[in-house]
Amino acid sequence: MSNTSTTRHTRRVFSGVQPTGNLTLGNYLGAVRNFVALQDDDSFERLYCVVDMHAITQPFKPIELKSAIHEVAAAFIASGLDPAKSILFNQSRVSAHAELGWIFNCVARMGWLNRMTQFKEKAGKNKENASVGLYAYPNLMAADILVYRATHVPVGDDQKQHLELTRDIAQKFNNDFEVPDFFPLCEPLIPAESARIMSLRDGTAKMSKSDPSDNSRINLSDTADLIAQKIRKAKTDPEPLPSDIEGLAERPEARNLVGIFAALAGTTQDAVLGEYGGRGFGDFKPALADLTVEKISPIGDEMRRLTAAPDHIDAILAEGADRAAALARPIMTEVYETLGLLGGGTTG
Ligand code: AQP
Repeated sequence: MSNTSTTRHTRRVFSGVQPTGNLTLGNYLGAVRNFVALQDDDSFERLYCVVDMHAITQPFKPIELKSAIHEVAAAFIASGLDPAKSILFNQSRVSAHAELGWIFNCVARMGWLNRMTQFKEKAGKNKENASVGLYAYPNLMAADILVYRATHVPVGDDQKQHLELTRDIAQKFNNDFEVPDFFPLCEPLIPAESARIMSLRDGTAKMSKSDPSDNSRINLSDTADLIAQKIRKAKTDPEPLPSDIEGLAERPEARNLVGIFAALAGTTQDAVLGEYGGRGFGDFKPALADLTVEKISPIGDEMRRLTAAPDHIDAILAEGADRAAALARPIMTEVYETLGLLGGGTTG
């Protein structure tokens, strides 16, 4: 991206996942797998966060939240994130996120937030009854990123608009307070083959952990049998697969399954159609089921092993939070000074 101002800033990656239920294949292919891929790039520092404060913007049960936080952390580790190489932590342990989130509530404009499509989707028809937190969610997300002056953010395609807002907030802060380049204009890292994985029941809707139908998604915690069953039941059409991508244009469900295959196999949709073009779903679905089981069920097995010892996960998150807070605190001190506030930051 040409106007990314990362020059004076350390190359730092930040991304987060909400503990709002089981992680899906969409979260994995769109985000977490990319976190792991960046792990061995020593040109970056890396922070990966369970964004638990975002999870309370919609109805939730406190008793379930704690284990959901542990589950997301377990999914990170089971997918290959190593706490020795990346900082893994949960957001509510580092108060600087909430502090900067409030400041950004005062920087962002109502008109900007009114344009956010995710709020419209999540609030649905009941906008008047949505929490103020859900509305201001993108400001807290901007704070999550900028409190570390992160320069790169690996996310799925659905977060693109929020990242543009993050850049707008950074730019406005830098301009309004005459501190050029104070915050970097961060760059999204969106995977080419798996930017948006769609529901197995509706190829026009995003695969989502909060979809009421469990058959709409593959959860990372699903057993091998359940994964195979969900793929067998995935909605398709009666036609054989086409031999090129153009042939998928009006076939959202077929396009989604081919995209999942390509992403899991580490290849392109063209290559998948080169092999399966002209063949029906009776051939394709069993091959996709085998591939998905091979790649995903070991993650589920490891998650089950890890969540059986939540204290161990908690120790990793607490240690990560100390490291994250140490990075955020001096930046917050500069923020307070820039704004003429006397907060200065004496606490974590
Ligand atoms: N279907 C998807 N395809 C590709 N990427 C996806 N992501 C989510 N769904 C897909 C990416 O996963 C990361 C974490 O997302 P999140 O949990 O913070 O929030 P979300 O985008 O709202 O994900 P869900 O699954 O739809 O959660 P709920 O149902 O709780 O709202 C992000 O990088 C996202 O792009």
